[in-house]
Amino acid sequence: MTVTNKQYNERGQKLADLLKKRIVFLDGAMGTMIQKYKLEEVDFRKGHFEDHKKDLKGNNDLLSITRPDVIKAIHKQYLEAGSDIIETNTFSGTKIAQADYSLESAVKAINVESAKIAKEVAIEFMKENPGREVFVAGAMGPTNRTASISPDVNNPDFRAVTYDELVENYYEQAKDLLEGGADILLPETTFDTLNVKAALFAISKLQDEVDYKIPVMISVTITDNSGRTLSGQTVEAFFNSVNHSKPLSVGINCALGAEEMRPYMAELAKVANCYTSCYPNAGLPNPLSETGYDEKPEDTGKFLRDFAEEGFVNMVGGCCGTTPDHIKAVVEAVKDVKPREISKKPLGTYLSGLEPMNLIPSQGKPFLMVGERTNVMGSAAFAKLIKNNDYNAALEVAAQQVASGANVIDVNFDEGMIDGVAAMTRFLRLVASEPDISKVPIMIDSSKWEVLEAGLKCVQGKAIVNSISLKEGEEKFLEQAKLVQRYGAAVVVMAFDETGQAVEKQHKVDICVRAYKLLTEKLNFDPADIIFDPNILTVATGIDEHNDYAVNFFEAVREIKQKCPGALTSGGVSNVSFSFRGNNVVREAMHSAFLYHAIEAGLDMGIVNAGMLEVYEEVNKDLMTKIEDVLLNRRPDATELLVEYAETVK
Ligand code: THG
Repeated sequence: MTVTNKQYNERGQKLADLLKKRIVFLDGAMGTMIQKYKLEEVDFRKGHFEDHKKDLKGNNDLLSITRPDVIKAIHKQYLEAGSDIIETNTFSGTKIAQADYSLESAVKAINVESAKIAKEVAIEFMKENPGREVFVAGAMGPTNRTASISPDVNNPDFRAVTYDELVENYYEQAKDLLEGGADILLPETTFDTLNVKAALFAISKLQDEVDYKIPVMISVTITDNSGRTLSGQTVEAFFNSVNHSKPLSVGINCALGAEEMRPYMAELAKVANCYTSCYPNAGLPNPLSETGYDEKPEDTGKFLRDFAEEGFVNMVGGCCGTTPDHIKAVVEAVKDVKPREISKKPLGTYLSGLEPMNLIPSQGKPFLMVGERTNVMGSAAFAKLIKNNDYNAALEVAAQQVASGANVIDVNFDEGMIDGVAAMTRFLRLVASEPDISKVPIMIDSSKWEVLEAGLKCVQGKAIVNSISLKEGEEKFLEQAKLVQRYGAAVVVMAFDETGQAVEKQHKVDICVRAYKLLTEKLNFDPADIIFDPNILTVATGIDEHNDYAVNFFEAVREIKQKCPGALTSGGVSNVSFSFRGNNVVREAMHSAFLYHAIEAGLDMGIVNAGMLEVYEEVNKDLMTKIEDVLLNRRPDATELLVEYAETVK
C-alpha cells in the first residue's frame, strides 16, 4: 500500500501534472502487434534459450530479451500514434506464469530488460519530440492462477496458488520493473481480487524501500455481462477492496469491448475517488478475424469519446486486438474532451464481500449487524461441527446468519483443540465459493495474530480484523496495525492497554483516544477503518461492581464518537447477558434493550445472533422495565428483581 508521505519523483510528478490537464492515452495491445511480425520458434530462443527443452513460441515476454528490436518498434509505433504511456512487455513476468515454460530463471531478465527497452524508447521519443512527456508503466499480469477460486470443483478449498506465493512473485516483479526504469506500476487484467491484493501488498512492501512515491495504476477485468469479476465481485465491491492502496488510478481492461464496458465504467466513475482508466478490447472476439477482434479504430474512438464526454475516464487506451491505428483514432476522438473530475467520496466506511457494504454517516448509515454464530467460542454447535470436520454444516451456519440479516459475519476458531490457522484458512476458502455467504464482508476474529493473518490471506473483499489492542504496548500495536492497513482491512481495536481490560468509562475512552492518535498520526490510518470496541461486560452477576458495566459502555461510546471523528464503535452484544444463560426470553429482550441504548449513544455495529433479536417495542413492558433497571443501573435491587422475574419466564 502506498499510503506514504513520500513525494512522486520527477516522472511521477510530470504524470500527475498531465492528468490534471487532460485525458491521458495508454497504448494498445502488445500481442496483436507481435502477431503481425509472424515470429517463429527461433525468434523466441535467439541468443539466450537456444537449448531450452520446451517450446517457447507464444511466450511473448521473452521477446524483450531475444528480439528487443521488435518490442522497441512496437513501443515506438504506439508513441507515434499518440500514447502517453507504454506498457512493458511483462504480462507474464512472474515465476508463477513462467513455470509453464520452465523459465522461472528468466523472470528477472524479462522484467529488467522489458522496462529498460521501454524506457529507452520513451527517452529517445522525448528527445525527438520536444514537449511530449511519455511514461513507462510496468505491466503486472494476473498470473495464470487464482487465489480465491479452486481449479478443482471436487475440492473447493484447494488453491493452485497462495497469497504468500503471489506476494513473493509480485514483489520480485515490481522491484525489477522499477530497477529497469518503469515510472508506474500497473497490476492489470485482474480477474481475482485476491491476486491483485497480493500485488498491492507486495508494492506496499517495496514502497517502504524506495525514496519516492510509486504511482500505482490498477486495472480490473469484468468478465461478462454479469458485471462481475471472474471471482464474483461487482465493480464497487472491487473498488472497496483495493482503495486502501491509494492508487493513482483504477480502471477496467480486457474481456469486453468498450460498448459492453459502458455500464461498468459508469459505475466505476461514480465510486472512484482517484483517476479512472479504460482500455477495452477491440470489441468482442471474432474467431474469423485475423487478430481475433474486428472492431474498427473509428468505432473504438467513437465509444471512448462517449465515455470521455460522460465523464467516465481520465485515461484511455486499448487491450486485445487494438493496434496503433486504434490508438490514433482514440486520440483523435478524445483529445479535446476534458478529463473526468475525480468523485468526492463521502466520508464513510467502505467494506465489501462480493458486494459493497458502505456505512456513510451523511447518508443515514444503517446499524451493521455482525453474525456471531460462526464462532467456536460463541456456539457449542459450531465448535462441534468444526471438530467433527463437518465444514458443509458449518457453512450452513454462516448462510443462516446472512439469511437472517447479518450484514457481516464474524468468524472465530479460537479453541484449544482446533488448529486456528488451518481452520480459518479452510473455512474462509470454502466461504469464498458460496456466493450467498461471501456476498457480505468477513470479520476475522481471533486473539492470535497468526490466525488473523491467515484469514486476511483468504479474503478478496475488504474485511474487518477483530481485533488488535494496546495490550502488548504501542510497538506491537502499530506493527500489527500497519500490516492490517497493508492487507487492506478495517480493524476492531479493543479497549485494552498494558494494564489490561478497561472497565471504567474514562479508561475505555482514554485507551481509544490514545489508539486513535497513534493510528491516524503514525500510520495515516483512515479513521473510518477504525472500529473501537469499548468492551461489553456482563451485568446482573450479583457483584455490585458490575452494576455500571452497561452504563460505562454507553457513555464510553458517546464520548469516543465525539473524540475520535470518523471512527466507528462496535461490541459483542451477547456478552452482556451471560448471567442469564439458558433463558433466551430474558437474553433476547436484554440484547434489544442494550442495542436500543447503545445505538442511541452512537454504536455503529454489534456482534449479535442475527435473527434472534426481539423488537424493542414488542418486549413485555414489565420485563423491559426490569431489564432497563439493570442496564441503566437505576436501582440497587435491580438484579434481584430481574433474576426473580426471569424464573417466571424460563
Ligand atoms: N468484542 C469483539 N469480538 C468478540 C466479542 C466482543 N467476539 C466474540 C464475542 N465477544 C462475541 N460473540 C459472541 C458469540 C456468542 C455468544 C456471545 C458472544 C453467546 N453464545 C451463547 C452462550 O455462550 O451462551 C451460545 C451458546 C451456544 O449456542 O452454544 O452468548 O465482545 N470485538
